[in-house]
Amino acid sequence: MIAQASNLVNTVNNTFYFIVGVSVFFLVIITFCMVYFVIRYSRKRNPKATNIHGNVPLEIAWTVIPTLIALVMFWYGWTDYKLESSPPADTYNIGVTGQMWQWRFQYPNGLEMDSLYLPLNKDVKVSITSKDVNHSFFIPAFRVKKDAIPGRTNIAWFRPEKEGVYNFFCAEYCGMRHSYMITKAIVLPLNDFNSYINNRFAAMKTSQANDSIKAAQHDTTKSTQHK
Ligand SMILES: [Cu+2]
Repeated sequence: MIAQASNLVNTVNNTFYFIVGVSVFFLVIITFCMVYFVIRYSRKRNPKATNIHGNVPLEIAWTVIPTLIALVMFWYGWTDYKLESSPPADTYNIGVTGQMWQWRFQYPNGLEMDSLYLPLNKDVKVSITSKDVNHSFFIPAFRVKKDAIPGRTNIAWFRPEKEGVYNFFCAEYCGMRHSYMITKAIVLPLNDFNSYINNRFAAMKTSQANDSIKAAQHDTTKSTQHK
C-alpha cells in the first residue's frame, strides 16, 4: 500500500476504488456470462440457433445503466478536480522547475534546493514549470501529479499531514535519464522546517560570498601576472 500523507488522499482513493470496484464487478459478470453461454449454447446442447431482432427494454437498460455509472465516475472525478484546483488563500508557496534530468525547488527566501522540504500541516502551493521538455511532478504518497510544461506555470496544492520522507518522481518520459529523475519530499514539523530552510539559506549565502571572494582573488592574480 502506498503511504497516505496528504489531505488529498481520501478523495483520490475513493475515486480510484469506485472505478476499480465497478470494473471488477463487470469483469466478473461478463466473464461468467461468456463461459455460461459457451457451455449452454454450444452446438451439442442447442443445435438450432435462433436469430433475435432487437429488444427495446434490453437496449434501454444497457444504455441507461452504463450512462448512470459513467456519470457517477464523473462526479467523483469532478469532486477531486475541484478540490485540487482551488488552493486555499493562505499557502506556503514553492516554485518547482523540471529540467533534464533533475528537479529544482525555489523557496520564498530565495533558497534553491534539489529536494522538496515541506512544512507539516501547512497548505503548500507549488508553481510548476519546465526548462526544456515536458516533465511531470508526481508524489504518490500525496496523490499529487501535475505536468511541468516549458513556457507555462501549472499550479498544484496539498497539505502534508504526516512527517516523513516520500518518493518524488518525474511521471512523464523525458529522455534518456528520465528514470534517474527521482528525488525526495521531506515533511518536517513547522519549526524544524523553518530552521532548516533558514540554515540552508545562510549556508548558500556564505558559499556564494566565498565564491565571489575566490573569483576576485583569481582576477587579481591574473591581472598581476599580466603586468
Ligand atoms: Cu522528467
